[in-house]
Amino acid sequence: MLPRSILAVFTLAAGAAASFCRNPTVRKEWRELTTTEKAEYIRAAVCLRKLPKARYPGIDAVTTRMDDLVYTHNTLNTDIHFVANFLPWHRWFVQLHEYMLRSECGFTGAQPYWDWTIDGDARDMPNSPVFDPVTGFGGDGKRTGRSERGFQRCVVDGPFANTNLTLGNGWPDVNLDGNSLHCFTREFNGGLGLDENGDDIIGDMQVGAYNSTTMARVYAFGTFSGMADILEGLPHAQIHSIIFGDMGPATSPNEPLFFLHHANVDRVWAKWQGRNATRLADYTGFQDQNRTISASMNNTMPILELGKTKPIVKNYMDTQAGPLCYTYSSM
Ligand SMILES: [Cu+2]
Repeated sequence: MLPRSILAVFTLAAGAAASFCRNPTVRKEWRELTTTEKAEYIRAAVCLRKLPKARYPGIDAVTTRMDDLVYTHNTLNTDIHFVANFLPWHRWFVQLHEYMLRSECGFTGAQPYWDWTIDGDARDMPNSPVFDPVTGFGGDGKRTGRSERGFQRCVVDGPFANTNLTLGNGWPDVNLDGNSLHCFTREFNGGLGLDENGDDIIGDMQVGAYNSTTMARVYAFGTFSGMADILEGLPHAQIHSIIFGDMGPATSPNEPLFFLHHANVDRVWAKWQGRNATRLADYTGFQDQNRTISASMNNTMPILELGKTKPIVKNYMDTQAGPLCYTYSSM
C-alpha cells in the first residue's frame, strides 16, 4: 500500500501527461480526404517503400524501409495475433508507421482510416474508392500472362502497380512460408469459389463480416476480451481474406491498405472505449495463443529491432494520453 501523498503525486503526473494532448491529430476516413490529401498520403507511402532498410542487417530478404515493418509483423505473427495484445500492438504499429511517414518521408497529414462498413452496407466493396486507380491504391490483381511463379497475377493499376516485393510469396503461392521475389498482388475473394475460368466469384465480398449489422454486435460487447475476439476474428480477419494476395498472410503490411485497415480496427476499439474510465482500463485475455498465461496492462509488447524499449500495454490504452495524441473523425 502506498502512502496517500505518493498516490496524489502519481495521479497528478498522470493528469499532467494527459493534458499534453491538447490538440489531438484527427485521423479521417479516406473518403473525407481532399484529392490533394489523398495524393500526399500515397506519395509518402510510396516513399517508405523506396527507402532502404534501417534494421535487420543480417536478413537479406529485408530490403526496404517498409520491409523493416513487414518482417517484424511476420516474425512476431503468433505473439501479436489471437492474443490479448492484438489491439494495443497494432495501435503502436500504426502509430510507428505514421511517425515514419512524417519523419522519413516528409508527410504532414494524419494516418487515414478505411471504414469498410460503408462499402459493406453499400454491397459494393470492389468499387470502394480505396481501390481507385487514380486517387486510391489500385484494384484487384490481374493475370499478367507471365509464366514465372510470383508474377502471374499482379496489381497492374494505381501507384503500387507492379511493385516488386521480397518478403512473402506472390500468386499462386501466397500461403507458403518463406520468401520469394514477386509482384505486389491482390486476389479479391468472395468466398464463393472459382468460376469455369478459374477466377474468383466475387459475389457480395462477404459483407456480412463487416457491415453495420455485424459492427453493432461488436460494439454491444460489455468486456474488452469479448469485443476484441470478435473484432479480430470477424471483420478484421475477413478484410484481410477478401482482398487476399499480399493482404492474406502475416507479411500483410506489404499491402498499403494494411495501415488504413488497421487504423479502422483501432478506431472501432477507441469508439468502443469511448474514453470511458472503466473501458480505458479494461484489458484481459491471454499472452499466448494456447491461452495459458494471463495478460495484464503491465505487459510489454515484443517489437524485435523496431525500437530500443518495448512498449507497455497500459501506455497504449488511451489514444489521447501518454505517447499517443490522436482521435478519429467519427467516433
Ligand atoms: Cu497484424
